[in-house]
Amino acid sequence: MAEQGTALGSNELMELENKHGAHNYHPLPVVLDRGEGVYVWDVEGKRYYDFLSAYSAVNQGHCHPRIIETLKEQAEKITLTSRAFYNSKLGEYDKYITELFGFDKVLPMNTGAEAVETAIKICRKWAQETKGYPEATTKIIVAENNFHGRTTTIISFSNDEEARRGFGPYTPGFIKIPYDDIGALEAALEDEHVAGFLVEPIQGEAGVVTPADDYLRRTRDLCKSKGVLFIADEIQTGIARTGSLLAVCGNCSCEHKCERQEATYVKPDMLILGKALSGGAYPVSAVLADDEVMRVIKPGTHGSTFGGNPLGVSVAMTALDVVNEEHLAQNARRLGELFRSEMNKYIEESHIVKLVRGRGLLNAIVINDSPDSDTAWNICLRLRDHGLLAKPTHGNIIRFAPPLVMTEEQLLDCVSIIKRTLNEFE
Ligand code: IF1
Repeated sequence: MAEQGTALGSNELMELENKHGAHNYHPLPVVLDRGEGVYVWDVEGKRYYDFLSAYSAVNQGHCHPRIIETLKEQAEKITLTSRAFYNSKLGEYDKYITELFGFDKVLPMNTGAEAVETAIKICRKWAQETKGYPEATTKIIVAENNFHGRTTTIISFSNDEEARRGFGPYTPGFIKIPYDDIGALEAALEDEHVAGFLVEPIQGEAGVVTPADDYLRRTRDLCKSKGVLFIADEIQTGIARTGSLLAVCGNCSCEHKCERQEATYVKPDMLILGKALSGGAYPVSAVLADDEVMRVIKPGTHGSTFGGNPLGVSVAMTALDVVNEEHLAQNARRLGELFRSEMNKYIEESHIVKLVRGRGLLNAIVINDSPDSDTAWNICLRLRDHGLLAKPTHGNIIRFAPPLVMTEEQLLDCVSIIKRTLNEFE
């Protein structure tokens, strides 16, 4: 039994994690104990603005009351049935999410990586059954500097040596091309056994790399012309994070009931969701596709113990309600523009910050120092001291991604904290 009653402080708790937990992360030295909306508190009761949002999984804010209410209510009824039986929530969820995003079918999973693996399996099977591709030479194109998860197949097509070194032998069947390079995609599509192109609409871990405005549409059109599946990984960019319901919605800001107007919505052949699909209250991910693709999945060909469980899908329906009813996409768009405009004013006079980039409330600043320097890390330590939590992605890039429920007043307060902190490094 865990020791009850003895309130351990941050240092003891960090020691426990370091002594008994695998060292697969290097966390910022702060121990979080409570979250509410845009705020988190450490065990000593100090409050912080959360500018990471659990890697964009708590877009709806920490412990959103409506999401927690659903979690509690469903947890007291039934949490898990397995898919050996039907359950009273999954059909309702399937209808809700396929109508919201405009697809015939959804395959429910749990983590993002599982959903990516699921999409890879569907894409390969579709190509072999529909186009007669030989199993051994079916290929999927991916972008350099991608991040799609941590399974052995997914790290097989990563070019992040830290994420892949030592984990071989690697899964074959992937072609890497430069991101945001239509010519490279065109050339790769000449390979006669390409089944699909898996890509992030904005590369998150690579440092919030936003492609040319027409990249996704030209990608979709090229894939269509070659009969290859365009697979969008919106696990981090989706669920209103980039100022529209999905990053593939482009400039549409959901001001109208979504008819998925072709003018803005670049519909992928497969859409992958995760993270904020559940508002961070429960692991829920999903792969959506039309029947022409999803029909390759037959009983016994794929599954998971928790996929489609009534607790997770109930939470996800409320989490999506919150996004729509609280107009989080519009808020993310407006506050993101304000954030970048304020940061650009600072950058004009700055020696330490090179640029700010992003869309909606998925942004990053690039620090004017070597990626091997610890400047970005030290800036994040000082931000923590000033009551704001953020973390570097690669080396000299700091990602800024607060919950989408933030108010303008709170955002401007955070901007002043960020500017004050950066000033200490000029
Ligand atoms: C870590 C960041 C990384 C993702 C995209 C799939 C997944 C992720 C676009 C897998 C997960 C998380 C994983 C976490 C750090 C974080 C992350 F960009 F979001 F910051 F790593 F790139 N597709 N991203 O971003 O989803 O299996 O984790 O549910 O692994 O360190 P998952």
